[in-house]
Amino acid sequence: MSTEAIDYKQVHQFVGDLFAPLKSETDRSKCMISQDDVATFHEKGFVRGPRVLDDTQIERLQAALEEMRTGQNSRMKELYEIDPAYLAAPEKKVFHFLGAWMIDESFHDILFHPKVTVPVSQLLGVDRVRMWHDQVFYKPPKHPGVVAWHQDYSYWTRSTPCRHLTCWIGLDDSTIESGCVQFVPGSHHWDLLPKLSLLSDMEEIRTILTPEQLEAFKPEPMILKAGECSFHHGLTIHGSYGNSANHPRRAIVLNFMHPETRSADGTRPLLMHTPIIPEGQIIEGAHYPIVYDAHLPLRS
Ligand SMILES: O=C(O)CCC(=O)C(=O)O
Repeated sequence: MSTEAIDYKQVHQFVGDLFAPLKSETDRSKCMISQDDVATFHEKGFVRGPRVLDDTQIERLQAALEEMRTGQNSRMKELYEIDPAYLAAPEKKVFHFLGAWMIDESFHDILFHPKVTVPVSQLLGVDRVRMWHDQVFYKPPKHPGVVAWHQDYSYWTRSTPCRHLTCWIGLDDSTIESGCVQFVPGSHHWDLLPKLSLLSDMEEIRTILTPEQLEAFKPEPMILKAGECSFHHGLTIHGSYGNSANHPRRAIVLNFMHPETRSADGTRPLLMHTPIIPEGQIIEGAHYPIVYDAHLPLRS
């Protein structure tokens, strides 16, 4: 079967061999993060994660991403969306899109990568983890594009309740100079804020915060090497400035949710090109795989 023919969204396990499955309880415990890290996540709303990609995995994902950016991947029309702000002004806006997992083997398989999914199950406090969707944030070298301060869940209120969590994975070194993500500690305890324009005015959020929130608004940069990751809560405020470095700052962002998250909108698809899920029903099916199940037998 040619790669073109694979309907990746129907395959809810590894297609290739870029990532290793769990074969033993020892493998599982090697993927786990410490209880201190879990506690930090709950206290601050984010935590630095481990290195989850080796050099080969980084190179394969970088190459696959470049095929998408340059149009060599012929399946771009299958994506959930490419950010319209980027399409209108690519020289000013971050290349941001959703759904790469459906058009490329390595982007598909990373969803099931135990170095990511095991910590996610610890942080969500669940035995099973469901995928919501993936994203790519690509900042070219010397590029002004920002990701404005926001709470992820402000874009996701049609999936309920908020038990969502994001893993951010760098494909390049990410520094203040290259526009690393910055998180506002404790903001996951704040109320849900209105949805803001993601790729436009960095500081728009300041117009809607209370004086107390503005006082507490002290972002912390997440400086990571390529292949390292961080985790953040669906309500944690975060954003990133432009890239002044002379190398790209590329990231794969994986958004997970509690396996019993429900649709709050049966009038239109939750993600573009997906079947409508009636209000109140569990969000499940081909587009929303269970990516980790602690009760499945391990294959040695
Ligand atoms: O990569 C970035 O700069 C922003 C990422 C982001 O908004 C997210 O991970 O939710």
